[in-house]
Amino acid sequence: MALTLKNLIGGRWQEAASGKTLASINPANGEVIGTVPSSGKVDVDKAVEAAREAYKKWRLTPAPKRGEILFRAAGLLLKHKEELGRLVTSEMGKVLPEGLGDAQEAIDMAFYMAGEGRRLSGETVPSELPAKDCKSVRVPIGVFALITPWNFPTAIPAWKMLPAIISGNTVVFKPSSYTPLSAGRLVELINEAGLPDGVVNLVHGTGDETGEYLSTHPGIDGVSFTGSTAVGLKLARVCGGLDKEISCEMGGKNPIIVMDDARLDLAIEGALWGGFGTSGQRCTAASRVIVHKKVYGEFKERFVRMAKALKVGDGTDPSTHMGPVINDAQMKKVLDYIEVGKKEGARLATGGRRLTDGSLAKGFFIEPTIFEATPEMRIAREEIFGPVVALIKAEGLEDAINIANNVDYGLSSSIYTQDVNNTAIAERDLEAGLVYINAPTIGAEIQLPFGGTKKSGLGRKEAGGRGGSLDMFTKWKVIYRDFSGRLQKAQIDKD
Ligand code: UN1
Repeated sequence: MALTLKNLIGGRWQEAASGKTLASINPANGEVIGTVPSSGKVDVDKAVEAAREAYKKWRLTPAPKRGEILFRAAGLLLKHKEELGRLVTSEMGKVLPEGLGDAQEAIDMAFYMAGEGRRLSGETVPSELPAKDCKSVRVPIGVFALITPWNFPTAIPAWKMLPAIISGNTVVFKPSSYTPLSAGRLVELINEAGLPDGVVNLVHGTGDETGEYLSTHPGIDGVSFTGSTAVGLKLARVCGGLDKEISCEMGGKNPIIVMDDARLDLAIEGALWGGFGTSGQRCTAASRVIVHKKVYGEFKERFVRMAKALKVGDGTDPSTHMGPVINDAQMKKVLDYIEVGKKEGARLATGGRRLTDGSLAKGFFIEPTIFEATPEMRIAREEIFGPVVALIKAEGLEDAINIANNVDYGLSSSIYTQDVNNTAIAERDLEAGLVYINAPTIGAEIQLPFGGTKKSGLGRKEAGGRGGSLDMFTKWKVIYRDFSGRLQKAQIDKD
């Protein structure tokens, strides 16, 4: 049954003022699974106004009280995990265990941020003057625009929304127009937990129309964006010029390095999961596997054999290993890159085609594809965001790390080795926000900061922990209180 979801503005579920709608399509079979409003300027204006109004009270609501609401939201999300996970799978295409994992990441974030309501701690330090105290506190920033992608339809919105609101901000959330239903259900459940009207506002629409207008809106204090590097960099430039806080999580070209002493069974399993999990549509996907020349031949042969054995199909079928890509445009982009790879002389070791057997013809399925490539090729440098892995031979550790680093991106990275010294060198020298040891490049946990270097990330990081998203959604305020009853002069009074 098709779902019809609405915008949430100031606590009221409503259509777009224009009455226009957008359809959400199941990428496994091309069927329309629901519709949402296609919002225009009027809807965004109303949502920003509602968020500004709600901010006045929400920033003053004690953070532990905000936390109690989030705790209830976490419980509701948990209760509806199966439903959310299935919706993610039918709307985004990832296999069901991954759809459930997506929902779980949102649940984890909700419990974690509920607890933050009782922390949000600052510092107290001694003053250099008598009868004076000094402290720093975290304060909210105001109204945030949250712009999220389609590859993690509930997890990434939760990474942004929950830390934003626990800190006392209010938000206007614009999810990807390819996965609006999952995001819409997420908001329904979080809102049901008892959020005051206007704390979370949801406006559906396209990036070009709704997203761009929202993120440059004068009533918006900050923008948190996850998506392509091209859009992120453009947005950062525009928002910088408008004096808005901005944080962008963008693309990746994440390497797995396999050393000659690695456990090959583990490395191959990791490369399969990192490269073809979520059909390669993660910004953390292992799209490059850089293998030591001594084990390259054996690795390639076994990796290719196992990739050929992956079953591609509808993500709701329990026997499926890899689902479709998100839509026709993305499928064409991936197939174009496969042609680019062939033209620039990369050797196609397996895959390379769209799958159209039987019911697959209705969806957007591409074979798991492995190229033998060299580091300067475009397929080894540019983000493809699909099930395409570039296999690259390295002379040794130093060469592998140079190859790994010699791209514009720096989100995730990994090394498989049994040598503790190799792990230390990789930890030190890999230019990436995340380094995995004997594990693939995907699977970050929410209690640590998430984000990259170079063209993978700009501004503050996402998710939890020191340096995580609380730094994105709060500013430090410093308070000096003088109770001496006289004028004291810092740096000048010496007795
Ligand atoms: C993304 O690819 O956009 O670490 C996010 C991971 C997931 C999040 C990925 N927890 O792969």
